[in-house]
Amino acid sequence: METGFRISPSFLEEQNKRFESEANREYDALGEALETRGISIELLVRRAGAFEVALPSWAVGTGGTRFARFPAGGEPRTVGEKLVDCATVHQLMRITPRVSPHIPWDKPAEPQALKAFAESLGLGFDAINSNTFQDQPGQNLSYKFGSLTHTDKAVRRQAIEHNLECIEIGKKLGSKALTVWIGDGSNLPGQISFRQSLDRYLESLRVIVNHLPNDWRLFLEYKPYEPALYATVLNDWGTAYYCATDLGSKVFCLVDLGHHLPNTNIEMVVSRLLQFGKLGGFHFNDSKYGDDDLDAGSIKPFQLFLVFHELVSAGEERRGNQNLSYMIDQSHNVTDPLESLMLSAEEIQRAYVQALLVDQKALAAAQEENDAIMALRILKEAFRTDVTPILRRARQNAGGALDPILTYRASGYRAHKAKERPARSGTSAGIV
Ligand SMILES: [Mn+2]
Repeated sequence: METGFRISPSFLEEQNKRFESEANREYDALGEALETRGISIELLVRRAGAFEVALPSWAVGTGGTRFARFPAGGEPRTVGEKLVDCATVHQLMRITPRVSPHIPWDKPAEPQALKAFAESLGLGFDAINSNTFQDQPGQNLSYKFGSLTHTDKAVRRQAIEHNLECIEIGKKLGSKALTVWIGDGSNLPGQISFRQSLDRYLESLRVIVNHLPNDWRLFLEYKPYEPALYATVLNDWGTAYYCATDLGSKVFCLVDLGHHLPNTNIEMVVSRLLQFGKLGGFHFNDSKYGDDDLDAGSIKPFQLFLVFHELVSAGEERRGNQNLSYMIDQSHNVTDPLESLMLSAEEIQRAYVQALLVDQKALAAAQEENDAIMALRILKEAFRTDVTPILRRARQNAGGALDPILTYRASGYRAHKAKERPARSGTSAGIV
């Protein structure tokens, strides 16, 4: 597989020189300020550098609304080209070493060859995603009225087989998890039996779980609604928690930040699932109204910080399963998708580092004293700290870009790809 244009290490180094003196000055100033708070900046740089979040293969192409798609030039046309784009994000960011593939969109002709190609780019594979929420060309039976929960056993069997195929592909790619999200539900009251559809869901999942390799995990992704739906089968975290518990020790809940009703206290959902040992991972994105799949941290950065505060504080207490899979799940409609992914990865890493700044002892004391103002002040002090110099230094230490977006723009990557990858008519890359 060809990579086409790549940003050269010497170009990256040259670009970093443009930003170096200002970055150093700001790093030193923050280091001093943190020292007076008793915090070591070097330790934070190390922890920021150890942070990782997976890229979704489907987000390197332009997404669309229900009505239209306006593709940028140079969109990847094959799974190999998607990997090259992901490798470019990782080259500049240094915190996105894995790609989460979607089957059948990314179904490789030769999985071993694709794995080797990914490795040559410095990438591995994260959780594999199955797709039974749309019909594929040549498919025998339709998912119009559901997949894993369909009333017809033959349709359920087909959806189960697809998930088993995903596991087989994932084994060859080096994945260690399967994420299952279904679009199953009903458009009108009375259309489905709530009880029987959930029973069928569990029955289907049980077959899939029985085929999971021992070192694999399965993530259940819940979602309360879709446009035009009256009810979804796996509608909320409580139902997902019940199912994950019923299905055994390999099954966990996946929190997609966009999959909640407006004003849901998501950080509290995260805390509960973590406390119960059933939090498996995240799909990061942001939203204003519904499942908007906007760039992480673009609308509610404080919420993102509070989510990480729950994870960090639980880690300090050594509570729950902390082997969490972090993934981005977004749709980029008007931006260059690679720029959105870089900025989003940085915002997620930022929220994590800000959460590390929370004075846990002082917070615990404020909680003991029922001092609400002091507790909020402690959180706000961490949230307000501009940790950009820490993120820059972590990237620099790992050979990444001090300013990923400006470096990417200066490289002319998109223009090179537009020449290399003339658009094919009828391509639907990126629509999810
Ligand atoms: Mn998702």
